[in-house]
Amino acid sequence: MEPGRVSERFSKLKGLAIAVAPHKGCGSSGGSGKSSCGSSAGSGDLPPDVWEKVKNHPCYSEEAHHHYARMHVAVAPACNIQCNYCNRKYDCANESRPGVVSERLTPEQAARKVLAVASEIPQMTVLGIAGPGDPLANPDKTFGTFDRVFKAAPDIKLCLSTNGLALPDHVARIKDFKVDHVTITINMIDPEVGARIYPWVFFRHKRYTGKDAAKLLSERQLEGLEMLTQAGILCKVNSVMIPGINDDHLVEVNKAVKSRGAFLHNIMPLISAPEHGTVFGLSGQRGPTAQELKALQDKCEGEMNMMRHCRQCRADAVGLLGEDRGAEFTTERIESMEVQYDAGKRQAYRDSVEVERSARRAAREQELLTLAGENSNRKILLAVATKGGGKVNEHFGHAKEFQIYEMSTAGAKFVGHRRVDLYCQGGYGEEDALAGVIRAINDCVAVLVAKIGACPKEELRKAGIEPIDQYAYGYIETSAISYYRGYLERLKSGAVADVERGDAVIRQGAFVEVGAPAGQAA
Ligand code: CLF
Ligand code: SF4
Repeated sequence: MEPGRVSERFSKLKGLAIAVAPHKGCGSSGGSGKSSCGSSAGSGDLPPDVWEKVKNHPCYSEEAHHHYARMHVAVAPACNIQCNYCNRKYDCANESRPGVVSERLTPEQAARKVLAVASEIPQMTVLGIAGPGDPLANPDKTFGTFDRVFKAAPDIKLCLSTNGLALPDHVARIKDFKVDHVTITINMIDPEVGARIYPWVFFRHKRYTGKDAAKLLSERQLEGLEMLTQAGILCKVNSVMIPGINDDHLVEVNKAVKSRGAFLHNIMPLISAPEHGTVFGLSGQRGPTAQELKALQDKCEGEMNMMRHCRQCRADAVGLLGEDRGAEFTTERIESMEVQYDAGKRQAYRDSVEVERSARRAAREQELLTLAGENSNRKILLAVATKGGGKVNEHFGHAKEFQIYEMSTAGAKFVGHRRVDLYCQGGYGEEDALAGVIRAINDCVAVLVAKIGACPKEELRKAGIEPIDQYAYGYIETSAISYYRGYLERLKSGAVADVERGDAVIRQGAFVEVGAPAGQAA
């Protein structure tokens, strides 16, 4: 196909790339317009075939991310476009926070790494290829890896993230290789907006700049999305929220991608700091605040499922979202490992998760009944320290992030997470880190933790955030509902004042592992 030309089917849509497409409602792989995947509602009203695809995928189901892990292999170094939020020395900002990839792998090394991780981490259910460049600008490496993994470990779901420029040329191959989850990063459908995000794209031996580049990219992204959804492949759209450039426009993007069958929309904050050396970082372009991000996600939620638990992970991340065990699986270590892929052990883990899921759901439903007589409109945010399993099971001082729940009489709704620096370093509390934690959860009324020391308790109280450890090791939603019920009672009795909280800060850059070798994190 010549540059800028579109397929006959897509030509009917030509022009819609720069206009808002009418809503077509939900296709079989489309969003339900409810937040079943962006919430912890579990299967909700998803068709059984869709639930089967998402229930063990930590990115496509918020509920699954408490139990299941993903891994990325960095096999795709080249890219075919330039984004103003990307510095090629760093991970692809499509799917990863800025941070150098520790090692680039061949497809053979990557497949061995996948089997090694799968044999040690039964929670790992998904292999994603997300960089450090664009997977479809490196198709042989990408599909060579998928082919090897599919043959050796067919229970691992294959997942791909792309900027979409080359996507229409690869849809048939994506289907053949049984990749049933694809993410496209779509930041605009208006070339005027796109010209401020993409200085150039390189397509069929030619470089395009300005609005021509953005128009070509947008047409190819939307064409690829349509082709994938028609092929029955579940699609997620990632969008980077860039205040003053595409923030208002992302509502139009949301409508356009929903109308083309996208299943999930993930609006992520721009990560932009001068030290990343990106165009936006150097020009001082800011990212959104926590409340700006939430407001936009809320605005789009009526349209389709919103993902709010993305961790903007590295292109070589390993583990549950929010943790990175990549340093345990270096090429050197993997080569010396005896890899024993045990499908039975992995199935046993999945069975145990199903039991845990049922118990968690039943406990939540039971607790929800206690809110039945409440008619308050008061919504509050709670921060929760957790290390997985859907439980309040992390010490305040050990938390690298807090999960944020919005409480209302409808129950607990997951609305995001906030990365923080570790408060407790080598047994001692760091004052600066505590100030950072308070800034990150400043919009929350309370923080639920497994344990907390007297000193941070006092500082949190002074900042108007109630430290709560009475729900240690309980289910998050059940505990949060119980706290909220008590909060409403205290409001009624006048024991607490109804004060609106302020905004909170989204941390720029990656969590830096204490003692990590230089270059492991941004
Ligand atoms: Fe990786 Fe992306 Fe697949 Fe997930 S990540 S390729 S869909 S397996 Fe997930 Fe990471 Fe967010 Fe991506 S948390 S950056 S959305
Ligand atoms: Fe960077 Fe990814 Fe954009 Fe390519 S698509 S320029 S690797 S952020």
